[in-house]
Amino acid sequence: MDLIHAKSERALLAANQQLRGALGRCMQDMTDQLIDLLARVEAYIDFPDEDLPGEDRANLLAGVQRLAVATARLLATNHYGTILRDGLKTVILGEPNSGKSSLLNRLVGHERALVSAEAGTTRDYLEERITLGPHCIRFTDTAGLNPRPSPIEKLGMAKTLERAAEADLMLLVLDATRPVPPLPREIQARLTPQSTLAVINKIDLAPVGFHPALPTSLPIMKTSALTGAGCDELVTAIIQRAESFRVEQGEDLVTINSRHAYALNQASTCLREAQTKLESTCPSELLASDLRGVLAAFGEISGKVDNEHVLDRLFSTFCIGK
Ligand SMILES: Nc1nc2c(ncn2[C@@H]2O[C@H](COP(=O)(O)OP(=O)(O)O)[C@@H](O)[C@H]2O)c(=O)[nH]1
Ligand SMILES: [Mg+2]
Repeated sequence: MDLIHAKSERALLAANQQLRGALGRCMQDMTDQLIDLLARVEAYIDFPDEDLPGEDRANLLAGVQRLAVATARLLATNHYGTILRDGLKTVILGEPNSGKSSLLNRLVGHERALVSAEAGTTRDYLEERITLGPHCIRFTDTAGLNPRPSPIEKLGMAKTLERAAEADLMLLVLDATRPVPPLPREIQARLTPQSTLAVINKIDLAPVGFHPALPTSLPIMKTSALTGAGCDELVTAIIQRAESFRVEQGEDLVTINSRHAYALNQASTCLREAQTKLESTCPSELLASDLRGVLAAFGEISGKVDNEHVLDRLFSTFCIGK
């Protein structure tokens, strides 16, 4: 499915590696560690009369913690996976007439949005997907943030705020010929150097070396949607932002989808339970039940592990019944 839906070069690479088993290898390794833990716990339940070495709970706890970290790392790839599949959600916002729609048109290379010298032209938001470098970028052009909006502009602004709340990246477009406008408080809180690029537009009309005084320390890009100046640099910065969501998993580009994330979240819950039990003096039966829960969750991703497997490991780890 991911291969069919791949919208960019990078998404295609991830889908291919998935098929060749990058995720499979990762899960194999985690399942292997888990079976090891489970065999060590169940040996004491299944063979209480055998003369087994003393149960090493500290060692088990370390193993469970290692698995919890690996699970969390894999879960963290979900966001990048979404970005590869659906595109980087990039919201263009700013005051009316700052050149948001012109910038969108410039970035997508055709007249997608209506541009007008009249303020408040874009009242709804509109979306356009394009491929930039190895990534798919999903731009949303929004209604201007007007400090004194008309009733219809108010509706548009509410939608802008909704979109901003879900954005992976915000482009705050500022008009180089005007003072930096006051922004709604809900937006201000979201404008961090990690989430936002300040785009000073209409730089063709500003004096050379112009530098606006921004309320927060956002990274600054300077563009002219009219002449195209600075737009290549902006594109490069957007691609870098998309890349910054990537979570390293060794050599491979591992990403998961929402089905995987659901299973891994379940595994995560069971692992937390197991940790709590190992930190107290809880019977091994209950601990084994949590680990079985993890095994079932992992099985949702990489196929069910039958009990034979666990028993094999148990017998190869301990000298039992000889
Ligand atoms: N000189 C100059 N004018 C621009 C630039 N970008 C946009 N404009 C003009 O500014 C006006 C508002 O542009 P528009 O894209 O509709 O702004 P929006 O309201 O933020 O979407 C239009 O007349 C554009 O032609 C630019 O970089 N330089
Ligand atoms: Mg507009």
